[in-house]
Amino acid sequence: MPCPTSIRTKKTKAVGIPTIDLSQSRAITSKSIVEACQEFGFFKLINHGVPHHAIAQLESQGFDFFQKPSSEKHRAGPPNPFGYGCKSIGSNGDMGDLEYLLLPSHNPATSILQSSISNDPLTFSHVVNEYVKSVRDLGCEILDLIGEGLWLPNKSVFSNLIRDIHSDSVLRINYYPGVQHIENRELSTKSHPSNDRIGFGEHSDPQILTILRANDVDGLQISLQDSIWVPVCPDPSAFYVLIGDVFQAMTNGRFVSVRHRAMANNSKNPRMSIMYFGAPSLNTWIAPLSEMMLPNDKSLYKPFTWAQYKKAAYSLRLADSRLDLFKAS
Ligand code: GA4
Repeated sequence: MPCPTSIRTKKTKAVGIPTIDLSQSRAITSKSIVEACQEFGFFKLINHGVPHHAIAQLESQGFDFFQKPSSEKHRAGPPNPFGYGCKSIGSNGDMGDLEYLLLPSHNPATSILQSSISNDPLTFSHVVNEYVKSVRDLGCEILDLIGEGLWLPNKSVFSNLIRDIHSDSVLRINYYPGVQHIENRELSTKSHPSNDRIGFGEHSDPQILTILRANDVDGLQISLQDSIWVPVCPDPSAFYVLIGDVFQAMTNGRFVSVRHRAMANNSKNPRMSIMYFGAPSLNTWIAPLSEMMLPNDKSLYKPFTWAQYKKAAYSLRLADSRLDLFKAS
């Protein structure tokens, strides 16, 4: 499916996927980010300031890893909580047409994991650290802008959660092999490759926000409130920001966690996406902020800790609506 130049909102007006230019004034940017989080839970970020070399080096480390023989890659797995995964997602039977690495974002990669991923563990660790630092700073900047756009007395209330040394943020590298590999595999089972295979199934991210960057191969789709799937044009020079479930709860439903999926790769080039999932520490209590409620508003969600939410997420299937478990009665 080609990428649309415009999409329709629930008010049926045609608009593009919101694009936020971080080189514009803070007042304009903060207002547009808040609008995008409310309407879509998703936006594209340009002029983000993350150094090109930080992205290119991690991408190159990723390609080096995924090109290794399967037996070597499996030495870094299974991915619970961190390591290499192939096709199997979570532990409840979800499958996708991808391989991936899950890495911790604070103190990235313990020495055993580092050395099972790369022949040069020190360089690998340095590259991951540099990327995570740049993208975490970008995440904090976005969260501060949101704090300003919402006129919160403490504009750092969200960014403090991911800046916390005990933040449970995660880095993920997803690799969707090129169609060459798929054809070989499918020929052996006498079936034909089609355009509607799923690479990573429909879901919302459980955390606060996700910062995604992918190479020039398409696959990402977002779901609008009326369940229409919209392909997102790949732009390797940009980042994409996705609102997660925790942010929806903290804003008492004012922001929406965006449902998204990745189609299996139909290009002959591999697709690689890198996601930073910004999360609070495990013992942080999540509840709607009082500033998000008008005098007669009711809290839509019961308070929960991030550890409780994570446990619930891992007990369910990928496509399940986890926030429903924490709805206030
Ligand atoms: C989705 C967002 C992140 O990729 C992730 C995923 C995690 C996993 O792949 O292990 C989960 C998925 C994600 C949501 C529900 C549970 C947990 C797989 C799954 C079925 C690392 C995360 O934090 O939640």
